[in-house]
Amino acid sequence: TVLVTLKDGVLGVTLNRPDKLNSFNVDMHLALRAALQRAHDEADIRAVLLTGAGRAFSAGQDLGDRDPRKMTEKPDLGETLETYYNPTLRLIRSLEKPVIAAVNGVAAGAGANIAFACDIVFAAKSAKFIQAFSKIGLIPDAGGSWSLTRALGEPRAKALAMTAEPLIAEKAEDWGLIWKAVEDEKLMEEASGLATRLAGGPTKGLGLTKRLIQAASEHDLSTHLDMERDCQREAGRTDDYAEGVTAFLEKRAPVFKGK
Ligand code: LHQ
Repeated sequence: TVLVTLKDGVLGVTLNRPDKLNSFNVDMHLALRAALQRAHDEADIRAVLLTGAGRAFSAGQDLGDRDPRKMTEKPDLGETLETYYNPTLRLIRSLEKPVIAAVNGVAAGAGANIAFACDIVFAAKSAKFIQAFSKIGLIPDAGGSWSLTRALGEPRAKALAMTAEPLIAEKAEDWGLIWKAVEDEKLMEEASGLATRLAGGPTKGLGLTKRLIQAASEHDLSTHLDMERDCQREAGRTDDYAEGVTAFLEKRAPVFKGK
């Protein structure tokens, strides 16, 4: 249900249930989580590239096995989130390495919001993002009510969530919700090009950068300046910092090792 490759320090993770538009069943949840855990555990992995097989990125929860007509009791969707979605969201956000999403086609429901949890999101121009939840009486989960609000502010977050209107990739870029909308045939080249470049980067420094930016909106300036001081202290002691400055002084390209 998930294809995993490792090349040039990039863990490629492809959601792979194309006939179901890569909607999430238990197997796909567990496989994605295992891949993300691997990215946490292995030092050789220095970036992650997440995409979908076929014409969709992901259509969110697989609704096929959620038929209320076949259930005797009301479901506990909080349990579903706690067991399956939230661990994945936490793994993406806590991984101190760049996570790049290449949204190759429609991203709906939790599928859209998993993409928005990634650090840098590319989308094919033909891709669209749909907060499908309100169509079935649910709230935006997989971090959506948080990430949409942070990226867009309440007015756009509320309208997207309440209307479930599709947001096309170029508008998502205009609104600052994603990094770039690119021509369909250039998507993988661009996204994997950046993933490879970042995997050859100063991983520790990039990881600390991610930590800082994610913490920023929770801090006042003074608290955050303290955090920058501590993170810069750590970054300044990496081999990559010494290499970066040496390479600059020697007028050559740096060779970063990720530590
Ligand atoms: C699907 C799905 C799908 C199963 C397409 N499931 N088969 C968390 C906690 C617990 C429970 C609930 O949910 C959540 C979080 C969520 O993610 S809730 C939101 C769930 N997702 C949706 O509501 C989206 C449902 N899908 C759609 O609205 C459309 O399929 C989109 C807009 C994604 C794509 O539309 P089309 O391009 O027109 O494709 P299609 O609708 O014809 O779908 C193609 C096939 O994929 C089709 O199967 P079939 O056998 O008829 O070819 C669909 O049934 C299947 N599929 N999404 N989520």
